[in-house]
Amino acid sequence: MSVARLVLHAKGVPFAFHDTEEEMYTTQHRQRHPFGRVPVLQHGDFWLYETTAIARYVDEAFEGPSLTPTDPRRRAKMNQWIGNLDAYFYPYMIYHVVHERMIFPELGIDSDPAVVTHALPKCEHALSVLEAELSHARAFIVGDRPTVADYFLLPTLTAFGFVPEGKEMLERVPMIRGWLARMAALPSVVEFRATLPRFRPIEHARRWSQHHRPGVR
Ligand SMILES: N[C@@H](CCC(=O)N[C@@H](CS)C(=O)NCC(=O)O)C(=O)O
Repeated sequence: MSVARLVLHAKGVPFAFHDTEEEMYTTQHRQRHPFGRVPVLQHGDFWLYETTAIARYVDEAFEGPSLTPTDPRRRAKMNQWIGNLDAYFYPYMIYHVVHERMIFPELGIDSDPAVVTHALPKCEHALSVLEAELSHARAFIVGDRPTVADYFLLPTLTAFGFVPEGKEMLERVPMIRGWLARMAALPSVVEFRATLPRFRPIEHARRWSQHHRPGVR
């Protein structure tokens, strides 16, 4: 959800944000997103879900700085990092650690320590791979300018830093910390963060524990 908005800010595309918190399990929302998730983009009569599809569409369909390298190898690396986030970062850092350690406890739901314990080495490995990638003397993940990949990684790593285990791991990866600081200083990121309301517990997450809580795999 944050990725889509970050990309819209980075492209300088004006947009209206519709919060679906109260609508997640309604028929209306299922029509927008058959899997009942966010984000969903509406552009005129065109509706699109899945963050990768939305980010690439926004980058291609609107004026503004390109967030995709023209060089095929850099573009491939950008796509590799988007895939890395979806497969190796987001599920473990967010679904397994942040949900269990922060989102559920805020709602009075006990966390499952086995899920967290199983996920932490996977988070550590994912961070070590990113740390090595950022050691190639470049400011951003695939070069000296941010691409869609940087906007993909930012919200997950930011949220991971909200829980003690994530904060502690991030203290041990100086390249990633430097990258997080450069990302935080980008005008589009400053602009996006200024639009965020104060954090409140995610009420509809009560249903996640029945619908899609991770088991240990
Ligand atoms: N592969 C999907 C993942 C979507 C997803 O899991 N979104 C989360 C928020 S970032 C969500 O909808 N959570 C609310 C819920 O599960 O009810 C994408 O990239 O759009």
